[in-house]
Parts: sequence; C-alpha cells; structure tokens
Amino acid sequence: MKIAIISDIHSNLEAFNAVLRDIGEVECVLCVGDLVGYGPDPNKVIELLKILGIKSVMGNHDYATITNSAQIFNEIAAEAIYWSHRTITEENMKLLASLPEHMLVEFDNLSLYLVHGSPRDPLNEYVIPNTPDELLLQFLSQTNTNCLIMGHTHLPFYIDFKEKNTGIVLNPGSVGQPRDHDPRASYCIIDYDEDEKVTVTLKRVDYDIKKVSEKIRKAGLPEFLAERLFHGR
Ligand SMILES: [Mn+2]
Repeated sequence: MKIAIISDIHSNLEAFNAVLRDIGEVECVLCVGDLVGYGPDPNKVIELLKILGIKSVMGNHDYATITNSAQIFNEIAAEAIYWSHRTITEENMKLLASLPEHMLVEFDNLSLYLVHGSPRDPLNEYVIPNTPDELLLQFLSQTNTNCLIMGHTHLPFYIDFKEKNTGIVLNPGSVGQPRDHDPRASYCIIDYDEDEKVTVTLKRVDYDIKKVSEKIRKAGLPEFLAERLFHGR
C-alpha cells in the first residue's frame, strides 16, 4: 500500500499538478499544511484539494490568511498573506478555516501523526533536518504513533528509528516553494507492505516554474516570490 505525503503547496498550482501526475495510483494523499501564501493560485489549489478529497492539517500561512494577521511574518510574506486574504472566496476560506491543527491517520498497524510545525507547537516550530535524535524521538513518543510527519521548513528529510523499534520521522519538503537549493517540487511516498515493512522515498518533480513566476508578477505579488522559485530557496 502506498501513501503520498505532500506539504507547503503555497498556492502553486503548476507544482501541485505536476506532483499529482507523478504520484499516480496510491491509497491516499495526505497534506501537512500551508496550502496558501506566497503563490498566485490559492482558490484553484484549495478547490483541487477538495475535489480530490485530500486531507490536510493547517499551516501557519493558512492560519494567517484566515485571520488576516501577518505581524510575525517578514514584509514580503505578509504582503502575500494580505493578498491571499483578499483573493480567496468565502467558500474556500471556510474550507481553510476547517483544517485541523493535527491529524491522526491509521491503516492496520501503521499510524501516522501529521502536524505542520511540531507536536508541541503545531503551527510555528521549525523542526530542521539536523534536529538531535533525542528531540525527534521525544516528539515521536509524544504522538503515540509509528510515523511523525511534519512540514513548515520546506526541507525534506526522513529518519528511520527502526533499530530502536520506534518508528519514522519525516518531512516531505515543499511542493510549491522548495528551499534546499533544488527548485523541483518535493513530496514523499510511504510504502507499507504485507510484512508491515515501511519504506519512505523522497521524490522530486520538474514543473513549469516560468509559468508560475509570470502569474506571480501578473498578480502584483512581490518580485522576490517569483525569482526565488528558480533557485529553490
Ligand atoms: Mn510553508
């Protein structure tokens, strides 16, 4: 059984579509938040998520967009938050507001805990790839599951603590604004076989960055948000 994990789409429809095409046949697709912010297509991204029945938790940009409050963001991110708040339809805003802070998803003996930031700070804590194992194991045990999935940093990583018989901690990276100097859209596949063996594969997909950058300029969003996509930062 295959499960696809996506995160941080950030209103980038071209990247989202490219990832969905690459995913192909899976049991389900789950999202770790930040559907909107930065990019030019918040409504289309929310509507596609709804049509495909993709479950998601809430991200800090989703929360800031709903509440129209971006004081904690830098000027460029804040501008995109206010723009998104003005642009998103009432119906789509309702869906955004209904996203849970965290989510527990279970398949047979595989249980997944999804949260945008961290289990102790669901919206805002950055759990970066070189976080000490002790803290990751502490988070994992706090969730009472065998797979902790976080987003927010836009930096993909996974660690398998199977030698400690505890589980997996992973971040699928960002679909719509990767920041690890690889501009391709990032996501991951969890493969769970009959012997209950879990395999995680981090994936990258090319998409039409030029098209998105032109849409960003046309929408009147900050130029930096268009430029950064080409460099994956
Ligand atoms: Mn994000």
